[in-house]
Amino acid sequence: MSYTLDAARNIFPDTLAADIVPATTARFSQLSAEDQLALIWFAYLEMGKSITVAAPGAANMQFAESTLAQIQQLSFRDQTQVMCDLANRIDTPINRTYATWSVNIKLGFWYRLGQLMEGGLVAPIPAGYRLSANASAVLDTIRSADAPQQITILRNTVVDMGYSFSGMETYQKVAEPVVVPTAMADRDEIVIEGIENQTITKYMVNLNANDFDALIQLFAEDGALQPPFKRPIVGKNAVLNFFREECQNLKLKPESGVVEPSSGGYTKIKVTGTCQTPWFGNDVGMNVAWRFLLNPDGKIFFVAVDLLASARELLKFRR
Ligand code: ECH
Repeated sequence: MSYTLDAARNIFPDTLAADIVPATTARFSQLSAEDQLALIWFAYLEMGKSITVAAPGAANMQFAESTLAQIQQLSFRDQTQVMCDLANRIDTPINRTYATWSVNIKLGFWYRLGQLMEGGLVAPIPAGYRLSANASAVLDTIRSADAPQQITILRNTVVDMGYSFSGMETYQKVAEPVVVPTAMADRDEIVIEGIENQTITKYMVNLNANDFDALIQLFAEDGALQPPFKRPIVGKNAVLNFFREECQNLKLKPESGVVEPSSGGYTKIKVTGTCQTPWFGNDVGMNVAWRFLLNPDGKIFFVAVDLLASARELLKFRR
């Protein structure tokens, strides 16, 4: 039997993902633009007490610089309007520009706006702003979440802003230049308890080394990758583009795993461990599971990355 993508998505069905993330993101999107911005502001201030966001590198920000300069020229009233427009996702020139940016540029743009707001150069959230009852409830849910879940919710809110290009429109995506892969001699060795499969260890080593050309060779032509809470990205080209755009400087720390032979010569492999984003480094280790399905040639037909509901999930298959 050969696997369909749908069947592949259901391997290791007892993996418990942090459903609080999509549920809270959906509730957030129902709020008014003013409430959304104020809520993120409050959440961001609170999170800033325990975790530090890394300033985006200068190279990443060059694409957002002219938009940031343009915003600084505006009156406070118009600046607030620009931010509300972003949250409302309406069709404006700035929203169209925003939509062309990679996730990292979007995050860097808001990071800088936050600094400018703190410095009094961009309109702050009005002092004494009172969140609606619904927004307060969403903020409470975010407070109750752990740090990996909080930063994922925050990231989702930023990614969802701006204009949504329809499938019919053509536009040029803007991403940071791809970094040079880490030299072979400087790559960290990866040892995963219970796993000797070379495809899996190479996946981790190559991703940590930003060696996306080597990484993509581990995938089947029709291979797919499913990021947390997203639909699968299908086909080698699309997956390679995703790696280049969104996966630079990640730090994967797989710990242990299990291998289960499956029908038709396929192999199911589940690995759990942690993953760090360059935005928070050591401060936030996200508990993740990788659910791999290798085809009979040992190539990756499917891999899902799940943000786990809790650290307990890491231990699920340890004897
Ligand atoms: C202010 C108020 C007004 C409105 C806004 C504001 C600013 C907000 C700011 C937010 C910044 C948020 C940030 C969030 C970063 C989150 C990063 C995450 C990364 C997760 C990565 C994972 C990787 C998993 C993967 C693995 C693979 O094997 C394959 C690839 C991949 C306050 C001004 C908006 C500034 C910086 C959650 C899990 C392991 C799938 C990628």
